[in-house]
Amino acid sequence: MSGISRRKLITRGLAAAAGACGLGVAARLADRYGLIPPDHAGIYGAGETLTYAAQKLLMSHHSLAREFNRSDISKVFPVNGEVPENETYHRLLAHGFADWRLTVDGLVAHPLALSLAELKSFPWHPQTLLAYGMNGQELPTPHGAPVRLRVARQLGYKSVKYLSRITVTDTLKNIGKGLGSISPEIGYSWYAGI
Ligand SMILES: Nc1nc2c(c(=O)[nH]1)N[C@H]1C(S)=C(S)[C@@H](COP(=O)(O)O)O[C@H]1N2
Ligand SMILES: [Mo]
Repeated sequence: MSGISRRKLITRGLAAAAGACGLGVAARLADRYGLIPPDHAGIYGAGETLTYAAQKLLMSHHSLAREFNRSDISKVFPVNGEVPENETYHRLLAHGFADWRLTVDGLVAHPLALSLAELKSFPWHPQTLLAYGMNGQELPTPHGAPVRLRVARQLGYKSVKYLSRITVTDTLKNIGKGLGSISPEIGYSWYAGI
């Protein structure tokens, strides 16, 4: 069977199963075709599996978000969320983030602590950004200075601001309770594909 007709079949199958028999069947179908998100056991429900599988199937030919001309981009970008109140953040801000470091640890061969200058020397995936600028300026404080994630194909809450640490992990078992961003702690799902 060709890739395309198989994809159509799977998509229809998923939709039919979700509609007729409930999400549990869709999740089992997705599992059979290797569309289950990693580490789903006990963490992801059938709904999240369906979102993940549907996005993988529908977007496999254009996995990047649509890009616009600079002139189409609004200069006004609303802020959502609060600037951190803690002393450590305000001390870093007062020194222009000269003392800020981005710790990279967990399942990496060489754990690192990068300065802003070091971080700026790296290239970036085109749409999964560690963003330190916005509209040609430094990233404004309310938008997550000095560095935030910006992930176009995931909902806003995945674009974590005020980054200080990236820990590579193969399990979400210990995420929450202060480890990771606030969103898993308040019940937002791991996968938020758009
Ligand atoms: N540290 C931190 N990052 C965060 C948030 C937050 O409250 N704290 N809010 C998230 C949510 S829900 C959204 S929609 C976006 C909003 O980004 P913006 O204020 O730049 O529009 O940041 C995300 N990153
Ligand atoms: Mo949000």
